[in-house]
Amino acid sequence: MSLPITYSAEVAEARAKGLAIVALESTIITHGMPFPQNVETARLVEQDLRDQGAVPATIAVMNGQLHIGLEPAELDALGQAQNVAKLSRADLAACIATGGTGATTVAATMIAAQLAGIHVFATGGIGGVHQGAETSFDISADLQELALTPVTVVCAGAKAILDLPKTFEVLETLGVPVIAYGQDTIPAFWSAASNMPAPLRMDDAAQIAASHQMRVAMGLSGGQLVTNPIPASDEIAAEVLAPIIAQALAEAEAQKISAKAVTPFLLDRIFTLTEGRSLTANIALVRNNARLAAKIALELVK
Ligand code: PSU
Ligand code: MN
Repeated sequence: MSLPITYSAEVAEARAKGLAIVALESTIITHGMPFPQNVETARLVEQDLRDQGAVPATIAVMNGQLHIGLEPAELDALGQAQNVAKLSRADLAACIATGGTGATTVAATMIAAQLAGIHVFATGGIGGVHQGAETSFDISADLQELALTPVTVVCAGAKAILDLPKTFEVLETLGVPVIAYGQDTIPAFWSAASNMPAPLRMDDAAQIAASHQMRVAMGLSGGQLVTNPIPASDEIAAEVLAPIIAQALAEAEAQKISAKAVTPFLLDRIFTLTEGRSLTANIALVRNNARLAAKIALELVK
């Protein structure tokens, strides 16, 4: 059986010319941000990549086709569609096989990037171990994927709604290199620093690219997680966010929100409770991650 894969015109040309390509996910568009800021952000991030000399490949499943790169009209349609499926590793093949439409999480985007020969992927924050995971067992499939699929993922850390120490413990157990870019602590998504020491620190894209290539040469499965701090001018202090996150978590528990709905529910509540500041910060950090991902992708094609 062949894989129904559709490349955007821009990505097809980049593949033919061997240009640097950076994958982008689509769950952040459909489940992570409200319309119209979701589509506006997706366009800005794509342009940030182009401005650095890389080519954007936003990934989604539309009508049973795995799209590597979306045409502008497709991006618009996805950004406004209602009830789009959220696709992780478990859902991807079934959605394609049955002609469905869905947005790819970090895990599913990594799988698609790997199929398309793309080595670098930029997102906002990965999923991880949820608070209360000791009873709910809610651990994002993103962590397992990082242990399996050889893509370098650039993020601003794991989303701060999560249990961050447990998230990074699991990544250590899974053998995933966690690299902090330009600082000694792991960034905490909306906040630049944390009290978690970074397992690895790198200060330039060439080092990150060389480590990616060394892992490939050694035949190691899995990718690298690059954690890139949000620019200082855009961050929200952890002390400001802590009570807001606590309130959102309490509401999620009271309303018995579970499984895939947890992360979108919490992001939406935090958006409302911060009067939109969380979204402004989220947009800034994704754009910052795209710029770094472009530099790494350019190093890899040198
Ligand atoms: N980063 C963001 N916003 C998001 C996400 C990432 O800034 O909405 C999405 C990613 O697609 C990630 C998903 O894979 O949230 C995690 O969902 P879960 O916790 O259900 O695995
Ligand atoms: Mn989950």
